Amino acid sequence: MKTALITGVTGQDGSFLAEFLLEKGYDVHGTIRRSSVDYRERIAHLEGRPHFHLHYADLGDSMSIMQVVSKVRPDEIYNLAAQSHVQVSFDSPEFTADVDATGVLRVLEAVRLCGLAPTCRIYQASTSELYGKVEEVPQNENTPFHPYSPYAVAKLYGYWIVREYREAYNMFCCSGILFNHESERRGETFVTRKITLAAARIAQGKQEKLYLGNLSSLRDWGYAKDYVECMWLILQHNTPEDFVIATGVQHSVREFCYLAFRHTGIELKFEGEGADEKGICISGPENLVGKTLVEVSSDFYRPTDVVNLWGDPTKARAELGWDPARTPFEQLVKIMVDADMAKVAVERAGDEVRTNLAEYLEKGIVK
Ligand code: NAP
Ligand code: F7E
Repeated sequence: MKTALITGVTGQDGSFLAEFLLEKGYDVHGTIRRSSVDYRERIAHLEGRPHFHLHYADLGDSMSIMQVVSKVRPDEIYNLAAQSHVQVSFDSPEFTADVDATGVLRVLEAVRLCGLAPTCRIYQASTSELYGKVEEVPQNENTPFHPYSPYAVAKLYGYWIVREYREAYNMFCCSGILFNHESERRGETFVTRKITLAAARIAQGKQEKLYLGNLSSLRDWGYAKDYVECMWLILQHNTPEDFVIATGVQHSVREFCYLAFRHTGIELKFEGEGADEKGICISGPENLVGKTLVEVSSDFYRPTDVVNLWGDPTKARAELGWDPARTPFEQLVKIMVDADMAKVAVERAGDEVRTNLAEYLEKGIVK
């Protein structure tokens, strides 16, 4: 039985990867952080399973990482833990650098100092944000990087330190350069989930309006469940290499929004430009027709925004046998909207935390 250690197991990807590896017969260990509210919603269904174990560790604390690596002595490490929100990285740049850059170094050094360098394979969660202010469309493994946020700059360090340890110490460590991947478990302040939740709430009369930032931003969105398989495939490859993981299809935030609302039965028409653009209901429930349901708020603009991400997954398809078209865009939107329609339907009217979050999101207090 192989042993895997997942940092960031409570996150979107960590939870899907844990399920995937348990299914493959792995003994799975995950790291969690202490918080005043125990928020392990995404992995609650796995807790108590015989081959699923949790350990406290923080990527900002090398001793905790050393401790967990020496105790678990994993065959594979999936380093998914990160401050993963690009906009938040402008507000907390130092924390982001500590976790997303130096944190990677801490994991690599822990493996080396525990004497596991010759045996332990390491996956690093790298990102299409490295391409940032893009210099080539679509982007592949050879496209130059131009990081365009504190998050991306930190992740660039992570990417290079992984390459350095591979070359300097002959370690099997690789980066998956993953383009945006979403799911019904996506954090609620990323644009896709923010849209699907708001569409569900508006359709069910629990929210008035959705405020967004740059509607013209382009992304290559895939389904997270498909992407975690690729993380595993990268570590099963004969040689340690970096791979771009993407669908090869690009859409705008506006298109995502249009489709999500349409799936709830609300047809939107977008009018105006830039900060004046609005999404108006042209068909759907009678009480909503003619109403402006989507507006632009400059609260969601970023000091520098990445606007043209489009991945070329040729290498992953050819060398890993991975199918980038398994979950098409329309299906992804449907999966997310269906899940949020069900979730919103059972939201208790007096659920203070949820209600506040919806309100804060709407007013732009939380991004
Ligand atoms: P996510 O849902 O935000 O999960 C991040 C995980 O990291 C959570 O488990 C979080 O724990 C943990 N974490 C944060 N700070 C930590 C710290 N200081 N020490 C230990 N753990 C910490 O992110 P995701 O979408 O699953 O993404 C997984 C990884 O892939 C991240 O590294 C992200 O940057 C990268 N990535 C994501 C995408 C994407 O589209 N999803 C694309 C490319 C790359 P808490 O639950 O306690 O907060
Ligand atoms: O933004 C625009 C925003 O926050 C996507 C992370 O997983 O993927 C993710 O980073 C686009 C941007 O994701 C809103 O300006 C418009 O252009 O959903 P997002 P992201 O920044 O692409 C990469 C690959 C990662 O590595 C990251 O970890 O949508 N946008 N209006 C908005 N974005 C947000 N969040 N909220 C808005 O209201």
